[in-house]
Amino acid sequence: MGMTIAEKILKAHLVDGKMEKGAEIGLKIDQTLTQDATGTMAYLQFEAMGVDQVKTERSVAYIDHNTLQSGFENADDHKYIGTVAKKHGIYYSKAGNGICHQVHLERFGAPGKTLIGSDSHTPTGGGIGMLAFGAGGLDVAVAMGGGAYYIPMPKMVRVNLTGKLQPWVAAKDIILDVLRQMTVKGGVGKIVEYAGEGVATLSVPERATITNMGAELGATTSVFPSDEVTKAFLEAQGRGDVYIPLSSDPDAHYDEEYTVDLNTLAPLAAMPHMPDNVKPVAEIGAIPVNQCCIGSCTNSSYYDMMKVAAILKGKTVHPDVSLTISPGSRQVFDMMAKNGALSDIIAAGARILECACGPCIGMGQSPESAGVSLRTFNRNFEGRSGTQDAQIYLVSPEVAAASALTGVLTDPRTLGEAPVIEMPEHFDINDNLIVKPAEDPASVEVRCGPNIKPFPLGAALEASYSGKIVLKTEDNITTDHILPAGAKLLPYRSNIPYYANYCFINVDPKFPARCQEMGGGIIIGGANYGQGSSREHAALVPLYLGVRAVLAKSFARIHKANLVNSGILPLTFADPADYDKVSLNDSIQLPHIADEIRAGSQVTVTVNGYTFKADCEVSERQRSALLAGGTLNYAKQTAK
Ligand code: MIC
Ligand code: SF4
Repeated sequence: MGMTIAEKILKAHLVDGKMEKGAEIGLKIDQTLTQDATGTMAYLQFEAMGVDQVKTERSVAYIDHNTLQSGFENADDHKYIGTVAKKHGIYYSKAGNGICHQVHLERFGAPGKTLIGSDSHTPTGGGIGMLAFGAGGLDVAVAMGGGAYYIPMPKMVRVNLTGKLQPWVAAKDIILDVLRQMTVKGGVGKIVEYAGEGVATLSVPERATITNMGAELGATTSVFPSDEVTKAFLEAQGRGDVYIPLSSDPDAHYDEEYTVDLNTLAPLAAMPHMPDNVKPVAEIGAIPVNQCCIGSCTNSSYYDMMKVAAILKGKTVHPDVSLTISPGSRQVFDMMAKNGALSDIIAAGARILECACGPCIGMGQSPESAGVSLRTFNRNFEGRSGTQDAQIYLVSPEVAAASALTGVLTDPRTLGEAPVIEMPEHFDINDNLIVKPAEDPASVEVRCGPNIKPFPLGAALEASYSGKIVLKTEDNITTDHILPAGAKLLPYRSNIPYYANYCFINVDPKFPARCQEMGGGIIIGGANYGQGSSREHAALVPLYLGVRAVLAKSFARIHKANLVNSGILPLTFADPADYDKVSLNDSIQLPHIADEIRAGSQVTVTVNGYTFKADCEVSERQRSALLAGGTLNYAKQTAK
């Protein structure tokens, strides 16, 4: 039988296991990336492994999240990451060079290669036919050390793109339509491949917008074929040599299929507070808008910025709207400056931010109370913007720019003729913000500032466990709920004891104190627990607070892996109806936990005298890690 694109790349990188759906497979990883909000932990873990030089073909450390530097904390993290990178063979992309995913696509990504990144939007690389996964920092550390990256063998989904995008309709509308069809849980355990006649009509940045936001489907990753469009993009980046063609075989098998008809697609918006809460802009109507933010790793390419400049040229931003622009990379920024597009945007009254994540992760630009903000970003989870009651809508750059001019949510098709943007034949290439690893690594001294505290380590699993239920949550809890980010807290990503005071702060402010008082306990979760970001802090902080297990209806993929890595049991209700029988503060026992995990059998749970079963759906390797109290402990055991 023929193979899908993903199956071909998986097969070429398989180092462990069999490619049978659901079974765990180990993959050789060609490239890694980290960003600064997850990077410090990843490199501390890498250092703990005692590997001298990275074993990947290319590893890159980006500084793009914490660029506010409102205290010494961020700057110290950057110094640490810069020095550790230099010492261990890692390229270092300095603050100011751009958002990791955009820069990686431009300067390092290559079709057919595998990439893992300590950021959930790493699948952006699927826009040039890479198989790129978001992962926890520890998984990235292991891959840098030459270890395999493990995932359950995913199911294959094909999204057929028929027709051609009509004027004013964008790649963002394609992925919003896929989210509408599949939902934020629909992609869990699946790889999404794009196919059909519409593919050839989409540029690389448009494809990357779509694969980027595949993260919001919960998908393992998303991928486009590598074709003439990919080749032209790589050549324009001066990297034509890495091009290889890639497509699925005509008789490849897909487990699910969806269709998006580009001819009839209309501008869409994801309404508050979930990326799958999607409706046509025309149907939502002309709601007044306070803020429009254009940027983030989803929509900050040269192509996007040129569209925005053309829409704004010669016009003025509405007096009630604050419009911010953050180009995705220094390359984009510089090219806009040289060709005059930046001047058109400035003249229209936009506020120009640095090329970094910025408002997407709440680093400034929090909307006013109950404010309406249209963002070209990928997540509109409640509170993520830094304003708890803000109403965030996710839209295309066209919708954001059009609405910034009118002051109300606007279907750009009402504006007349749409701008037509050509992809450049040559991008401006200047890698002077990328620092190469040292030629003499021994001479590099790693600098570790006072905000960088050691990470917690789990303890071997006890024979039986007895404790309390310390929290009970609803469905779709995001890692932003578990551990908020934003300007006030991101500086403490390297300081778990301090960060712990903010765990679940917007869900139940008493949670950290309760854990401290009870010496930890067990969290009860709903469906899709831990969706969103790859931040392993959402596992490390609960570990620090003494959380032993999360018993949920289901988990998001990366968070589940992070729980196992830190030695927290990811349990699921065998009968979801039992979720309703347990409450906050109930006593909970796992009387035979170690034996059951060792045997791979169901787990016995007793809550207030009522006994039921839970599953622990993990691989044999993960079972051993859980017994040892986490992946690092397990690695140490096996190294002996
Ligand atoms: C995000 O978009 O939530 C982040 C910030 O990029 C995270 C990583 C993090 O929490 O540091 C992600 O998507 O993985
Ligand atoms: Fe940065 Fe936002 Fe992209 Fe996360 S989603 S990497 S915060 S731009």
